[in-house]
Parts: sequence; C-alpha cells; structure tokens
Amino acid sequence: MKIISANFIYTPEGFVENQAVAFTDTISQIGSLETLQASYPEAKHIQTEPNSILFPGFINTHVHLEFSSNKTSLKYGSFMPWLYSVIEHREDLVGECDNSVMMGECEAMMRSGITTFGAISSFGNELEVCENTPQRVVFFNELIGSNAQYADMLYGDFMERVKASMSCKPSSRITPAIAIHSPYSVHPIILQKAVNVAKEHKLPLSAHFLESQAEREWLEHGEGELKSFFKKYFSTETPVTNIQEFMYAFDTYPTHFTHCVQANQVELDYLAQKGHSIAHCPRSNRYLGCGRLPIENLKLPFTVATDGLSSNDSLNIFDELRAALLLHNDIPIQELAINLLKTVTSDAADVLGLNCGKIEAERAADFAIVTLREAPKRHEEIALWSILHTKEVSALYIEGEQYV
Ligand code: MCF
Ligand code: FE
Repeated sequence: MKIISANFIYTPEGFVENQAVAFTDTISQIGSLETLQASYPEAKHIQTEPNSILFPGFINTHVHLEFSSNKTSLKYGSFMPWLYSVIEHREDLVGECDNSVMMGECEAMMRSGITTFGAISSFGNELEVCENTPQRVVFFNELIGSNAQYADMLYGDFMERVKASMSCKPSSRITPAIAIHSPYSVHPIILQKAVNVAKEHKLPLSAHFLESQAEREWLEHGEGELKSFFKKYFSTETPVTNIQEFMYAFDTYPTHFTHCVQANQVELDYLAQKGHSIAHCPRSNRYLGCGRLPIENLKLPFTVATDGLSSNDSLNIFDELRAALLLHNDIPIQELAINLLKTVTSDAADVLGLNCGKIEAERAADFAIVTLREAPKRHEEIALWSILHTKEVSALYIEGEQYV
C-alpha cells in the first residue's frame, strides 16, 4: 500500500483540499493523511511537491501513432490537399516511423500526463509498441476499403489484425477494438460485418465521421472535391453509401465518432439519441481547415483528443486543451476549463469502457500530478490554471507504479 498526498485532488465532486489517496494497483481509500496512515500504518507515504494537484491519468481517445514521423510532409490548411498529400507521402511516412519513433511519442504523451490512449491502427505496425508502453491502450484496428472487388481481401487482413490484438498478454494493458475509417472509404457490406464483430466480442467501436465539407458534399450529392479524388484513384464517381445509411449501421451499438464538425443538428441529435459519443480534435480540425465543432450545443458526451501527428504538431494533451480554450472563444473560460478536464478523464473512461479516469475507490490507480508554480488563490480557477500552466506533469503513475 502507498499513500499519496497533494494540496488538491480532482475528484468526481470537484477539487478537494488537503486530502490523500491510499492505493495499490487500484485506489483503496480517499481521506485525510492522518486517517489513512492510521488505517495503513505500513504504507509508504509520497508527499507531492507544494502546489500540486492529483488528477486521474489523462485519456487521449484518438491518436494515429503510425504517422508519428510527419513534421512537414503533409499539407495543412484544407482537407483535400491534405488527403492528396497523405496518398503521396503515406508509404515514406509509415516506413520512417519505426518503433523508437512511436515509443518516443508514447513517452511524450506520458510526460503530458496521458496514462491511456486509443490508437487507430491501419496496418498493425504499432502493436508491439503499444504492448511495451506501460500505458493502457485501446487498440482500434482500422477497416478501410470502398471498392467491392477488394473488400473481402481487406476485410480478411483486418480480421487478422483484430485477432492479433485479441491475443496480447493481459499485462500489456491492451483492449482490442475496431475503427471504421469513414463513410467515404468503407464499403457498407464490410462495414456491417465489422460492426457485428464489435457487437459479438463487445469491442469498443470508433469511426471518423463528417470531418470535412468535401466529405459531406460527396456523401449527400456525389459531388465536390472527393469526386475527382475517387475518379483519379479508384475510377469511380459514385459514393458507396450516404450519411443516413452510415449512421444507421451503428444504431444498436454505442460508437465513438471522431470529428463530426460538418454534422448538422438533426444528425447530432440522432447520434445523441442512439447513445453515441464524439472525439473532438480541435487542432486537427483547425489545421485541416475543417471548421469548429459547436461543443456548446452538444447533447452527447464528447472527449478532447489529439488525433495523430498527421494533423497535429504534438500529442501533448495540455497543448490540445489550450487549443480548445482558444478555439471555443465564446464559452466562458472558467466553465470551459472545468468541462474540458472532464472530457479527458471520467467522460473518456466511460466512452472507452475502462475502469480508470476517476479518483474514487476501486478505480485503477492511474495518476497525473500537476504542479503549479504558486498556490491558486481562488478555488474555482484551479482547472484553468492547470490547463494554462502545464506543459508536462511532475509525476505519473499507472496501476500504482511510477513512470514519470
Ligand atoms: O483523423 C485524421 C483526419 N481524418 C482521417 N484520417 C486520418 C487522420 N489522421 C490520419 N488518418 C489516416 C487514417 O487512419 O489517414 C489514412 C487512414 O488510415 C488514410 S485515408 C485519409
Ligand atoms: Fe483521426
């Protein structure tokens, strides 16, 4: 047993002052240091630095590790030029992205306090790194392929990757999962088969959805910039599905939809009604010119996530939260800061179905410690100061063991 004490603890009831947490690999009890030391006289006491706040480890629900070597290869500013640049540079980028590059990014995520992430994997290349990092990883095997002719082969390859991720050792903290790339890139027949696999094995399910204006125009009218893209690369001029058909395919299974920036109110209400959630990637949306997700009107749970280095400049969750504060400039900043912290802790854990993300008895002992340079003068501003002043956490624990 260990006991960690901090000036503030971020609990489901808000920030509590001068309390401590007793833990092994899970949280045993929260209380005053004196009470916990009386209950567990043998426990090692960890005193955090002055002005520290104990948070549950942060959760980044959506990242593409295999694009970690991108710095200046992909074209930012607008979605379609970005997509063409992915086609041009994908092979080189994925080739350059070896295990040490990806492990470097897992470590960077840990330094920013991320103890759990959702890895979207198109080739399965990052499985070894995800098994070796101490972080909890929801390993989203991505299904892609819109051409019916090749669909069976692509589905077969996808199922091989799903099986590989299912046979990881429990100590690797991998949860196998499924990602449908998007409505424009996945044929409805294999889409339905993959959704059925998720249902059958109760696997977390995710999909990129309504990210760009070009996607919307293509799915609604078979027109726009994706038309020439599909003509050039796939010799087709008709979309394989439409917005409604794609959404309905997930009707009975709560799914984590990424982006949804171009979804209208009717579609957002439908997703809410079916119990789905959204991964909101503010920097990715801005860098690819996709627009702003109106989080102030959402009636469904959402997480804040970094996306990959294919559409970002870092996988640091605090960089992402600061971007969210600036992007959503009409929402009162203190209120927004409080909500944003919830999206990367308890809400993210609920979405991924994991027993972490909350400082509460019986939850996993995953912690991130944020240390401010001076004492917060007003209790109600701790969330904002934490986001604004943190580049890296001062310590990080996963299942009770310290890694930063
Ligand atoms: O989320 C961003 C933007 N939207 C779609 N896809 C990706 C993103 N970052 C990487 N990707 C990957 C995707 O997983 O790009 C590949 C897919 O494997 C090519 S198709 C856009
Ligand atoms: Fe993505």
